[in-house]
Amino acid sequence: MGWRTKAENAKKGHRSSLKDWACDGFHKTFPEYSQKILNLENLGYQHFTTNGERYHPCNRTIPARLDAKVTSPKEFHEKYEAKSIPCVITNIPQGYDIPSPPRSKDGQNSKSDNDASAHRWRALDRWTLDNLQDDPELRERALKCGEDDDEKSIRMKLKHFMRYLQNNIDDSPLYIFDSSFDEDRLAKTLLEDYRVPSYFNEDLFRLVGEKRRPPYRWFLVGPERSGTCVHIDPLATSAWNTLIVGQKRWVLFPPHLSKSTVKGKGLIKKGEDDEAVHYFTTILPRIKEAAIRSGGTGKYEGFECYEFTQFEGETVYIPNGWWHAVLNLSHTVGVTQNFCSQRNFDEVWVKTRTGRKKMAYKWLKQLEEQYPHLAERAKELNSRDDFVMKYDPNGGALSKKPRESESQERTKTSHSPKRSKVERVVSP
Ligand SMILES: O=C(O)CCC(=O)C(=O)O
Ligand SMILES: [Fe+2]
Repeated sequence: MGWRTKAENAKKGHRSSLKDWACDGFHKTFPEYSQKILNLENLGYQHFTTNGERYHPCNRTIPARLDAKVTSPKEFHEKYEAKSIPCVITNIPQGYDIPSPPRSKDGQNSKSDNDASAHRWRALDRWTLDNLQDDPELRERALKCGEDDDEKSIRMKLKHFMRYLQNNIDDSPLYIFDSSFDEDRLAKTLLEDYRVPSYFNEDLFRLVGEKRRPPYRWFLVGPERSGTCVHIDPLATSAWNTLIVGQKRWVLFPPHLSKSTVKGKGLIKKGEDDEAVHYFTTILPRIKEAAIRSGGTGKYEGFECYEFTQFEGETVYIPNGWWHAVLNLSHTVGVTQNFCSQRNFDEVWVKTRTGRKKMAYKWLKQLEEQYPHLAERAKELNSRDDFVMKYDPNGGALSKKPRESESQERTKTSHSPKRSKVERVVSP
């Protein structure tokens, strides 16, 4: 079976009722759209509010733009993470985020290219489009590119997916979102290709063990026009997302806006789709128009959104609670991880104690041993909210299967390009 048949089968499983994946003709119009975005000044930063001014070149406060060459982890934690400010950080895969011993009084700026090259990610060489197609080990690996209606993974071998990526004309193509790094030796080699940036070293879910913790790291291969619909990351985790190949367009909305506002509820017409490509080209402009018409009242109160382009070698930091959507302007390859650190611990704890009851219990036990001040904090939050942890570790009634709302927090469901419920009726 060739790549076409493999791709057709994957598409049928992923979105069985969609008969024509190319009916909006985006493969024809998209090059002009993406070129326009790539030609924008100011690295494509656009800040939109309802205060009259439609667009103004942002002074780059959001997302903040940082260079790993001159930003220490401490500075990042205090000035940005602790204040929940989204960031674009340059020079991480190039190896500049590892603090080196200061050689001169001015300390942080003394890092030489030699130090950095020791920490440079192998991904910069191994994750090129050509290499992914040809790499004798990786090309044979089956990676997740969709989900069927029972949330079962749909996989394609990388060698087939890369042919699909180069040749498909789908409006919103399949997108590799693979988190099975630990399954076998081949998958593990991907883990050796990158390193968690020093800014994100703290990973408190690690305490519950690899098997029990929720999925948290994904290898991403996105054909042009694929993307991720607007969402907040699960369990109030924050995320970092490093791009090795291509360009991604992002939109961010602050946490105080409602789901209905950022999804454009009421603004999507019957029969229209809401994949990332539709969201960016059609729905987002309507949301901004509606926000203007409202004069910033009702559900658009305090409305603002931030659009920007992520380029090769850049890392985006998304603080917990921020809405975001992503569109791959070109073929892209990258990696993303979600995490809980001391800075977002409160929010993550509150979500986890209800969303993952059993795990929360084990987590608390580990925190008591290894981070007693956080265990204390968790208990304080519980008493503040009159929250009683009912999980019975000895297998009582409460340890049975999670409820629907609980199991939904297990994966990033909104995330891989799970197709919208609006299915088209194809005229004969
Ligand atoms: O790179 C992307 O498509 C965005 C991924 C994302 O938002 C996520 O993994 O939660
Ligand atoms: Fe996300």
